[in-house]
Amino acid sequence: MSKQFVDYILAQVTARNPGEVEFHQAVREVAESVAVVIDKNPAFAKGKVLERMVEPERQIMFRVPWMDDKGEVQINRGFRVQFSSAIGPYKGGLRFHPSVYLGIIKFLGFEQIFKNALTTTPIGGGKGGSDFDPKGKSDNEVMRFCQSFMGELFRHVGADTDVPAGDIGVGGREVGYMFGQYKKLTNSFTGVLTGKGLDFGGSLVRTEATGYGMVYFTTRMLEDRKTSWKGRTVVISGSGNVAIYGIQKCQQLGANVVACSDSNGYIVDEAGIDLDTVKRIKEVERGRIKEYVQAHPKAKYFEGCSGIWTVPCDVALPSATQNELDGEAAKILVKNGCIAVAEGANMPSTPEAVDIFHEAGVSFGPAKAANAGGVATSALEMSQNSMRLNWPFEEVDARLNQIMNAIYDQCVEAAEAYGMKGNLVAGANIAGFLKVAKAMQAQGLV
Ligand code: NDP
Ligand code: 2IT
Repeated sequence: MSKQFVDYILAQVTARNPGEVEFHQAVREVAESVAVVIDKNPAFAKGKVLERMVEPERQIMFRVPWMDDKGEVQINRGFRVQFSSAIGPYKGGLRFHPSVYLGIIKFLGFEQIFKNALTTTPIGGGKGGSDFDPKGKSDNEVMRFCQSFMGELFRHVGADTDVPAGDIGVGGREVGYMFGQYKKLTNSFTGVLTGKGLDFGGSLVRTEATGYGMVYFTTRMLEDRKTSWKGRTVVISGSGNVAIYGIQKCQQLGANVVACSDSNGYIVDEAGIDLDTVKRIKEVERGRIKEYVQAHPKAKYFEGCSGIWTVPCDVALPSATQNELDGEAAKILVKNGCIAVAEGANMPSTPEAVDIFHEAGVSFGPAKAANAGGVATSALEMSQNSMRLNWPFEEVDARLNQIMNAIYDQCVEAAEAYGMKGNLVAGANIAGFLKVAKAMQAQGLV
C-alpha cells in the first residue's frame, strides 16, 4: 500500500509540475515517510490531505525590471509561493541566485511547511526569490533591484499574511532595502520581513540562529551516541550565513573546524579555520574563499566544491546548497569514520547519500529539523515586533536552544511511534505532517 501511495502521489506531482525535479525530490521524501501515517489514519486519506499539501495555496510570478550602473535595463523574474497557511501566516526566505526557477522555490516552500510546523511556533510555509545574481553588483544595483522586487511583492505580503526573510543571496543588506520600500509603499512600519537590522525591529540572534541551531541539534545527536563536540574534527561546506555561525558555535563548544567552501572551491586549515578571516572575506569584502590562504599560508585551497567531503572528519555539516553531497561523497565520509551529518542547507544530501548514512549507522539530522533554528528565530522576531519589545541576546539564544531540543524530541518520538526508531528523516516528516494535517482537517476544505 505504501509504495503504491507514493507512486500515485509522485505520478500526480510530476504530471502537474513537469521539469520541477527538486520539487519532485522533496515530495517523494515526505510521501515515503508519511505513507504509513496516512495508512493508519483513514481520515487523512479521505480528506486527501497530502494531495492538498503538494498544491500551493497560491503562487506568484512577476517581472522585476531594474537599471544597472551603466544605464542598461535588466529584467529578472520574481517568485513567491504561498504554500500553506494551515498553522500561521506564510513564512519563509527569499533566495536570489541565478539558478532560481519555480521548481527550486517550490521545493523550498514545500520543505518549509513541515520545518515551520516542527519549530513549535505558529507559522505557515512559503518561499520566494529571483534569478537575480547579487554577485559583482554594486550596492546601488542591489538596492534598485530590491526596490523593484518589492514594488510588486508588497501587494502579496504583510505581517499577518506572509513574512519573507533571507536565504542564499539575501542577507541584512537586501532585507533592509526591501523593508524600506515596503514601508514607503504601504506607509506602515510592521514586521513584514524578518532578519531586519537591529535598529529597526530585527531580533538579536537571528543572524546566528541557523548555524547555532544546527549545532544545538547536532549536540543531541552526539549525546545519543554518548559523545560530545570536544576535540571533534568538523567539515562545513559553504561560507555564508549558515556556515559562518555554524563554525562559530562548533568552535565555542570545543570542536576543530578544518574546512569550508564557496561555489568555486574549498579551503583546508588543519590548525582550525580562523573565523575572523572568513568573516572579513565573506561578510565585509564579499570576496572568494580562496583569499583565505593569503592570510594563512599553511592552509590549502582546492578548486571545485565536492572535494570537501574527502577531508577526513567526525562530523559533516553541509551548509551551502541542495544536492551538494551525493552517494559517492557519502561513501567517502563513511569510509573516513564520520559519525554524524546534520544539514544546515536545504536538501543538501541526495537520497542516495541519506540511504548510505542510514545503512552505515551514521547519525543523520535532516534539514527540516537541523536548520529550523533560523526560521524559528524569525518567528521570535515576529513575536517581539508584535509586542514592540526587544529581548536580550541570552533570552533569544535560550529560546532557540529550547526549540532545537523540542524539535529533536519530536523527531525521535514520531520515528519511534511509527516503527522507525532512530530515523530522524522519517521522524521530522511525520511530526511536521501530523501537525499541519490536523490543522487542515479542523479548518475544513479551504
Ligand atoms: P549565503 O548566501 O549566505 O551563503 C551561501 C553559501 O553557499 C556561499 O558560500 C555560496 O558560495 C555557497 N553556494 C551557494 N550556491 C552554491 C552552489 N550552487 N554550489 C556550491 N556552493 C554554493 O546563504 P545561506 O548561508 O543563508 O544559505 C545556505 C543554505 O542554508 C541554503 O541551502 C539555504 O536555503 C539554507 N538555509 C538558510 C537559512 C538562513 O537563515 N539563512 C535557514 C535555513 C536554511 P558562493 O558565495 O560562491 O555563491
Ligand atoms: O530555509 C529557511 O528556513 C530560511 N531561509 C529562513 C526562513 C525565515 O523565514 O527565516
